[in-house]
Amino acid sequence: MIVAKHNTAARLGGPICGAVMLAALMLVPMAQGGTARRTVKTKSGVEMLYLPGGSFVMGDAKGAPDEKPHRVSVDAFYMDKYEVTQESYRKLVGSDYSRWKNPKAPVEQATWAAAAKYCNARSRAEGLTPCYDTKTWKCDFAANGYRLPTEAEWEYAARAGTTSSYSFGDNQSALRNFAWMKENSGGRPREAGKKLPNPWGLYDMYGNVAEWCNDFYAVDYYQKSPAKNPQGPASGSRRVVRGGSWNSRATECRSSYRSSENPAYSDVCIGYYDVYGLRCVRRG
Ligand SMILES: [Ca+2]
Repeated sequence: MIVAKHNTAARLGGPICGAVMLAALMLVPMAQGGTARRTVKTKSGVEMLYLPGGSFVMGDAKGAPDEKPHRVSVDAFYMDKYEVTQESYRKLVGSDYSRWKNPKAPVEQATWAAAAKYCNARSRAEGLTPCYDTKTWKCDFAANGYRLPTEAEWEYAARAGTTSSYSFGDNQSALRNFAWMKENSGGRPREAGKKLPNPWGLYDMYGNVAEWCNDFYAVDYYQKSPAKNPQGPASGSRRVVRGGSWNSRATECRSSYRSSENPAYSDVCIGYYDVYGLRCVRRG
């Protein structure tokens, strides 16, 4: 079960030094995105945020053709405050294939299936019903366990109430305060939670590891997406990946930027996956 713990704005301080914090606050119009959300700690020790449901414009008219703006709403859900770390993955699954070993860094070289397996393992560890059928890879959205976010949930969380390219505004040069990307990562992923969080308190939504979503990818999905709790196309050959990674350019880290990858349902195929990781959600 999830145990409630009240969050405060002090969480924004985290590991960031005062000067950086002050500079960031000057750049971030906090009122635009609202306030940090309530933190909960799960039985397996993972911090999540409770995100009340809401409606938002998904996509960006200035973005790529597959980012056509459209209004959607999502129900309340819990989302991991940080990317899943190697320590957490190893504890629950037993081993991980991360290339850049560091218990506090996000798990990477995670295929979509490896990400789904972690969700199931965490559900079982907490006495919840797993969401994934590992024969068909179908997700049971009614189950009370962990799963990958839908693409809509991911963007809703990344935007944190904002309508700009990034949750701190449109100024690309400020992204270095919030994200590990090609420009500042030194060519590898970094420990989770070392940059500034978004207005709701989520860390590393931009950069570090790119995050698997539950949805199959379709370039034209936004033109036929339902307005309420969209779950992506019924089938496809690629799964959605969001947020950009330590190897991405700033524009690929935008809130609405869509990327996709072969999910590799077998663990054999781990080729260039050292940019892919995950964070979990659970129904609210
Ligand atoms: Ca990320």
